[in-house]
Amino acid sequence: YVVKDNPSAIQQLVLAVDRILTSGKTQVLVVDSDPESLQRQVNLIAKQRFQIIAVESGAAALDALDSHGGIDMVVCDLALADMDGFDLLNEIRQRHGDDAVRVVGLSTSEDRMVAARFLRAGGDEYIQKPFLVEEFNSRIFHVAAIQKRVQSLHRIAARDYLTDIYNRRYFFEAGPRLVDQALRRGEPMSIAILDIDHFKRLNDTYGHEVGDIVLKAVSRRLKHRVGDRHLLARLGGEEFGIIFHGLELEGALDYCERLRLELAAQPINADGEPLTITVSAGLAAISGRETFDNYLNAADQFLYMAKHAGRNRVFS
Ligand code: GH3
Ligand code: MG
Ligand code: MG
Ligand code: MG
Repeated sequence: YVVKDNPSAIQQLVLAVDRILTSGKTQVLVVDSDPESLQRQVNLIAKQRFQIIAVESGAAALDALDSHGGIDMVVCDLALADMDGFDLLNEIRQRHGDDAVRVVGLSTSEDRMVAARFLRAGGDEYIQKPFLVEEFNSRIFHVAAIQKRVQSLHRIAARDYLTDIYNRRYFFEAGPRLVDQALRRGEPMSIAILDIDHFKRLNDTYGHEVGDIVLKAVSRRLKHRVGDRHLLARLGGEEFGIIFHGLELEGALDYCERLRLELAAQPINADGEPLTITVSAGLAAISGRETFDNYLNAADQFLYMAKHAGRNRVFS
């Protein structure tokens, strides 16, 4: 980009670069009730160019974990003013699971069993105070590297290899949680299953490779329209699931109708051959009485009816 002599463009560029630089950065929550000791750890970790949030109590640490998405690691002294470090560790694991965040414990305790107990309780690393700066740095760096790898494996495990949208495993893992959450918050939610019409025929006519190109193109288009607001997954073959956040049946029906019309209106260019494809969809809205599986079954029944009624339509 040429941004010379254009202050607003320069500013936008600076913001964009900043976003890119911080998005990949490890975020560390440092917890210590002794302000001096807290500052010392913050200074050391800051040298590794990590992003830091510093708090002086266990309660503040739990709040920070709830309100800031994306904290990768907690570095906490085990003797906090308001909470035992082991209790904090338990609470973190209960609220956020085992994989979301790594926890490093620090302690001045002379009891040599503390390290063993902390690691057995689910801690990831233990550092005895006082520590050698080199040792502290290496252990923190090591834990951060492990967490990056955990996150990248999670990402791979949640994606469909062909289309790079979410896969069936992720859809079924996240679905029940999202339905529970929406019901608890009293927010509407709808679930759709979309299926490409006569896809077998397309494969038989043009070959499997063209079929794959079509699957990728349809996924890309759906993803482009659905964005990050709703959850889109490939459930298998030529079948897609969408969880619509904040949409009641009517809104979701509109949405699906638009998706259906847009897909049918733009032929897919597969090897120079323009292919018009249509989809059928079944849609169900959550109402508070059923489980995720039941809503999905309902959507599947509606899909079946849409197919039987002649395809290229949405039933709900
Ligand atoms: P309907 O309109 O009733 O949905 O008919 P259909 O032909 O789309 O449905 P059917 O379930 O009979 O066939 C789906 C086909 O999708 C069969 C299978 O070979 C093909 N398929 C499944 N996964 C893939 C894939 O990853 N790539 C390609 N190219 N084809 C796939
Ligand atoms: Mg089928
Ligand atoms: Mg089909
Ligand atoms: Mg199918």
